[in-house]
Amino acid sequence: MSNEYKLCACPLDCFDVCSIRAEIIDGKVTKLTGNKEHPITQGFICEKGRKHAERMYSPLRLKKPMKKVNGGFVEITWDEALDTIADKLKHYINEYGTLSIAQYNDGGAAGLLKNIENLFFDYLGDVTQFEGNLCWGAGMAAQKLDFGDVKGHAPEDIENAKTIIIWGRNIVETNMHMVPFIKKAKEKGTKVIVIDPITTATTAISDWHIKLKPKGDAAFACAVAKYMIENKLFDHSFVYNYTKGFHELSSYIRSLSYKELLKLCGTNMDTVIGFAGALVHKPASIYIGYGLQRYKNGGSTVRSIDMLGALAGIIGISGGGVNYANKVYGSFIDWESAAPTKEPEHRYISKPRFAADLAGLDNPKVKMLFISRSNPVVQQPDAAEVAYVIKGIEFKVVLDHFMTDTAKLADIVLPVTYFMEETDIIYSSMWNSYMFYNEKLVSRDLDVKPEFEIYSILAQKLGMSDFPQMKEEQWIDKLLSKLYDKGLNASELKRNSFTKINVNPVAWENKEFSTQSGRFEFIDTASLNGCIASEQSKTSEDFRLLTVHAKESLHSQHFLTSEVEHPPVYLNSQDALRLEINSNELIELYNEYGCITAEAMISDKGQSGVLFMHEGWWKKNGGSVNSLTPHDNSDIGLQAVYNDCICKIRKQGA
Ligand SMILES: Nc1nc2c(c(=O)[nH]1)N[C@H]1C(S)=C(S)[C@@H](COP(=O)(O)OP(=O)(O)OC[C@H]3O[C@@H](n4cnc5c(=O)[nH]c(N)nc54)[C@H](O)[C@@H]3O)O[C@H]1N2
Ligand SMILES: Nc1nc2c(c(=O)[nH]1)N[C@H]1C(S)=C(S)[C@@H](COP(=O)(O)OP(=O)(O)OC[C@H]3O[C@@H](n4cnc5c(=O)[nH]c(N)nc54)[C@H](O)[C@@H]3O)O[C@H]1N2
Ligand code: SF4
Ligand SMILES: [Mo]
Repeated sequence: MSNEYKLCACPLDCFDVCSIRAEIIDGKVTKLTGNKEHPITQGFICEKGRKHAERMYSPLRLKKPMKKVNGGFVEITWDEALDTIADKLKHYINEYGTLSIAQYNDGGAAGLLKNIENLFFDYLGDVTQFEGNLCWGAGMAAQKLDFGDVKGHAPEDIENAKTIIIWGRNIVETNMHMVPFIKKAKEKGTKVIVIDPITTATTAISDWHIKLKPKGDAAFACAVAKYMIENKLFDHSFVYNYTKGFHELSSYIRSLSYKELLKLCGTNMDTVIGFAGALVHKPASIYIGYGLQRYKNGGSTVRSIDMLGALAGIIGISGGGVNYANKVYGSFIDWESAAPTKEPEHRYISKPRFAADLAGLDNPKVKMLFISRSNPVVQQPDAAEVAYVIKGIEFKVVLDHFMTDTAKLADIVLPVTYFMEETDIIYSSMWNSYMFYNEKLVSRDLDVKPEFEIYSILAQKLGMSDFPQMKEEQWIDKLLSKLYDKGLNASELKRNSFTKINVNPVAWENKEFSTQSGRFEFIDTASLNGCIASEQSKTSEDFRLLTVHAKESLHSQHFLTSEVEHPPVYLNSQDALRLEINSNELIELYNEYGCITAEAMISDKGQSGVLFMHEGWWKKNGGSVNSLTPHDNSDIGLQAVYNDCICKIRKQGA
């Protein structure tokens, strides 16, 4: 019996990106635990991390490529699968041109080499691609406007805050490795404020939960700003030395009425005064989540929070910051040295408007669609329409581990390797700056291939002689070469499994912002005004449906084996009483997009007129919550607006 331990990183699209210790007995992964030596992981991982071996060895894994025949799937060889795909590509390109080929992917698994997929399509020619974002787009665009770039503080720096403000982020469930840092801060006397329209596991660890109306954040931020400006509580020195746009902003903010603002956000003056006091008791550190920017006004909402950070002067100081995301490696990846850059003129469609815009494309229509690392039939807004549009495309190829609701619509499904069966680099955290080397840990029991190999073979079959043909290690060394030049130690990375490059733990410490003016740029008043007024008309019969991320699943991935027949939906007790709905009763949620049946959970976690449920449920679980969500873009950043979802409810069968 051989017994060894190896390190790897969790590739799920999670803030934390844990370092995992794998126990391997006789060539099989038997147990996964958190690496005690990793400063963020600190020896523990979540259930999703512990379940990676179970998923890798799941009997539900796709074992061989599959081809659709008479509505069902049959297993085929890789040769047949890739020959068919290459023939289809040639056929559609000859008949209709490269734009008839569309490529869709998302963050289902991180991996530097996974991006060779994008390179393949750049080499193929001008294809149809998706721009915009299901995840964090509005907030990214917002911080780029205000700061010129998106930077966050190092995780440890939160311990220097006097107040931690967690604004629309459920860290206990979505970013659990931040909790030990917060606990340490609390031991030193730091207070934690959480702003969220619902009661969550994170509000439970706060000292103060501010329960605003959904979408009321910008109105609240304006009320706080008004109080700070009128009472001269703002940081004059920061505002005068490092910002642009204060005069216009200040006269607009002064002109607003507290009464109107408080009505819009659903709170009172004591909360405004208390919050302003906490914010200026420096340093306060703000952590913004992604739920609050999944609205039509999402970008301006994030800008309104940035505005408070600048007024309070908590930018560029230890224990401060308006932290939204932290991506340090992207710009250092050296694609040019790995593969001479092509400059194709892809045709772009908005990702959040997939349902509305893909079918309408003409000259040429999309004839062939590749889908990878994503499950759009469940995760895209207006999911039923997305399924309908995908079905209408002549030839679909899906790359996945499992037969998802999306894979079921494919003509060919390609089974890919699990991360422990392949070598890759992981640097996907939106919060910390660690990079990992994931070495192949176990042999492949199934007839599966990593994406980079699939696309390399396809390139050969298509005669793309300029497409680089390299082994994993060659790709990795070329792609990381700029980082090696910057001091990233390749042998240390490969030996230790993780490393990080030195970035300043305090974002914007030198106050040299990357905007055109070189200053922090306040949101313009027209955008701010549009933002606070952006409420949909809603009758007393209408509910706002918030769809939030589940603790036990990374989006749809861990509902693979869930036997839930109807997803739970949380309904406020006053609403339940009024509509005579009982606990555990099945109710229908419906609007112009679709209808789903869910199990009513009566609770005061939410608020009157608001429903909430988890996203990620499959068809077998009663249907995707996205059967109800609108296909639309946010104000900036082409972000999906899932939480701008208005629906009605009725008893089942009523
Ligand atoms: N367990 C688990 N962890 C995950 C994920 C997962 O699916 N499962 N997904 C990962 C990914 S891809 C992402 S993007 C992140 C997301 O991480 P988070 O941003 O933490 O998660 P969300 O559930 O999107 O939304 C967070 C909170 O926003 C609140 N919210 C909704 N509307 C408003 C509003 O108008 N104002 C305010 N103030 N708050 C509002 C919701 O009530 C919710 O509690 O999590 C990552 N981590
Ligand atoms: N209503 C609502 N909808 C939402 C959200 C919300 O808050 N509310 N959140 C949105 C957010 S933040 C995000 S990020 C998106 C996520 O949207 P998706 O990325 O589409 O969601 P996942 O369910 O994670 O699907 C990933 C798929 O990739 C597969 N996969 C895993 N590893 C690999 C691999 O190595 N290679 C390949 N080829 N496939 C692999 C998985 O099996 C899974 O089927 O969902 C969005 N959808
Ligand atoms: S899902 Fe997140 S918390 Fe869980 S193991 Fe992976 S990186 Fe860690
Ligand atoms: Mo996301």
